[in-house]
Amino acid sequence: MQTTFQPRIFSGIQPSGGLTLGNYLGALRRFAGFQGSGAETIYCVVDLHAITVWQDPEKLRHNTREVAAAFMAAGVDPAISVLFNQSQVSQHAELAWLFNTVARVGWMYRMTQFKDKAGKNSENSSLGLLAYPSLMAADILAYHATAVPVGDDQKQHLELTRDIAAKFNHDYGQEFFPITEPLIEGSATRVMSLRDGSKKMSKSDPSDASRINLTDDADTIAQKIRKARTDADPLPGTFDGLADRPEARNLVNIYAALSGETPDQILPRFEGQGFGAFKPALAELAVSVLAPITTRMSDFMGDPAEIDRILGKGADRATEIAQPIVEKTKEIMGMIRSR
Ligand code: AQP
Repeated sequence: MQTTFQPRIFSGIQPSGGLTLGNYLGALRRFAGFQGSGAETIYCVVDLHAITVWQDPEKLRHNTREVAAAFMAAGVDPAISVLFNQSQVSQHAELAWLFNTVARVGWMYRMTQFKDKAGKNSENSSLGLLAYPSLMAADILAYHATAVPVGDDQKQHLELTRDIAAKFNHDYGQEFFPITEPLIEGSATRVMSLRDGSKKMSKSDPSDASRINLTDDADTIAQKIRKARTDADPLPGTFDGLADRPEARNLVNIYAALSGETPDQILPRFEGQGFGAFKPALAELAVSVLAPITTRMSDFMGDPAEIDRILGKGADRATEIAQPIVEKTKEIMGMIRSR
């Protein structure tokens, strides 16, 4: 008999630096829309993931509050959604350990994020960086989440979550964990760096000019877009005409995601013109979309004690859901539960 799982959305963001336009378009801006969709919504600041690379403790605390502020500024309502930071719910780390015994080492070495972040010196990276996807599977499956809205860069980790769930279910002969669906949609599933169209925009890129931060002011946004790497050719009338122009394609995709149009609706307006015309239009649009969010974030950041209170309350609600699921996992695995 097929097990049916109640619809539940889970997603997380690392407090590993200031949030970028990539985080916003690929993930954050979609979160509020799931509230009231009939699915329970659970959103998490994943601080245990962030520490897989060194974080200054004071900055980690600040960034954790800032990501929470960004969730709320983007419309996540803590009275509706469960909003918390991962390390306050011990079930994430516990289930990750159990999954470390299910997942295979070879699966972890194949992850492109590990290869990118560990670089040439992988022997010297933290063990946590290698095991990251096992913790991510625990984040999702501790809630029996059925769907996860993420950017395209997380697709491989989501597939690994499905593999862990399927192997657990197979090894223990029961359909205990759902096979979670990735929700990767829209024209900005992978926003690329403003300096290099082959690299994704990332909060941990050493070059600040490579990204737009959610805390950048209007002048900084305009300046970064003006300096974004492009080419000298005029824009074509259709998106197909940008096949070999990754930087141009990226800017058009960003425009489309911000305006809610498709690239093919936008390009006829700029056909035959160069970036001298396109970039100021993009900057104006980016500022108009981001400025209200930046303002709301800074309002929330004005009361850090209130953010901490919200995260604590969210952690209590999260624990109520995760605890029985992790307890049952242990029981299925043969561990005595006598207290
Ligand atoms: N460039 C991007 N385009 C679209 N979506 C993106 N996301 C990240 N970068 C882009 C999505 O944002 C969510 C949160 O990501 P994360 O904080 O868990 O870590 P990440 O994917 O590793 O993002 P960063 O910004 O590159 O962080 P660092 O530099 O610390 O590794 C996810 O849904 C992600 O897909």
